Amino acid sequence: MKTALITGASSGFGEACVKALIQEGFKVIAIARRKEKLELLKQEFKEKLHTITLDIRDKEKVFLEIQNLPKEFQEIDILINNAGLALGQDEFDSLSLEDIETMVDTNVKGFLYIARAVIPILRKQKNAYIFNLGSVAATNAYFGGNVYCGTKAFVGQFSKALRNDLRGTNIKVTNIAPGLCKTEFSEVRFKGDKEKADKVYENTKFISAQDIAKVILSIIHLPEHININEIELMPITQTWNGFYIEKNQ
Ligand code: NDP
Ligand code: 8X3
Repeated sequence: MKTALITGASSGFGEACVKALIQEGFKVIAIARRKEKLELLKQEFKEKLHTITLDIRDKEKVFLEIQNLPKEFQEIDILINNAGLALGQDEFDSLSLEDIETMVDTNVKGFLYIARAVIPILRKQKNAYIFNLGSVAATNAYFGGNVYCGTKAFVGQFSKALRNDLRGTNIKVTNIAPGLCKTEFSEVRFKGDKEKADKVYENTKFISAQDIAKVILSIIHLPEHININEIELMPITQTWNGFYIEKNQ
């Protein structure tokens, strides 16, 4: 039975991936900060799931937990490096330093700690897979995206560079770059302002967390010799909006 490690497992894409992969016969290690959310998953999936209440920004704890996995979860085949967030959508110089640091520390540094801790285990497997959660924000510099866009550009470029470093191994790397998806993402971005978050998805179509899990599973099921480097996906209602030009400045 194959094993997947999924970060950001308490909500959105991560939670949907936990459910979809267990249904496909995987054992899953689920990581997030909210213990009560992970406990609900544990009640549902019992011995097929190992939960770790962990803030991925805690470097020492990331390595400690991954070095001390229970025996039945030690052989990780798939990493879904998914935990991440945006905070705010205003001009960069109006952001608090705390929010700037939280985005960088989670989306870049925590993401790297997880990758650094798990890749030595993946190297020992016959076939392994890394899915990194990038975003369309990596290549589309929208107003107020600033730090978030930058962190996701990092994820995209790191994914390609990592693929180079892993040449000659059986570890595949895919950067998943979604557009508009309805999860807790906007509620987190707008600091719990549900009305503002709901407006993002009002009167339009969006990708669901389950859709993302389906995309990941469909990539897992491709023939072994194929590596999908990157996949960008948007709902049918989303396209690009071109350049902004200030008049009479
Ligand atoms: P959600 O807010 O629904 O889920 C984010 C998950 O990350 C939660 O489980 C949260 O759990 C976890 N998380 C956040 N910070 C930490 C931390 N420091 N340590 C451990 N876990 C953490 O958002 P999505 O599912 O939408 O987002 C998943 C990923 O996909 C993110 O990287 C996001 O940037 C990216 N993405 C999202 C898009 C969207 O439109 N929704 C589009 C493109 C990319 P907890 O709070 O319990 O720690
Ligand atoms: C999340 C999608 O467009 O809000 O990564 O940046 S977007």
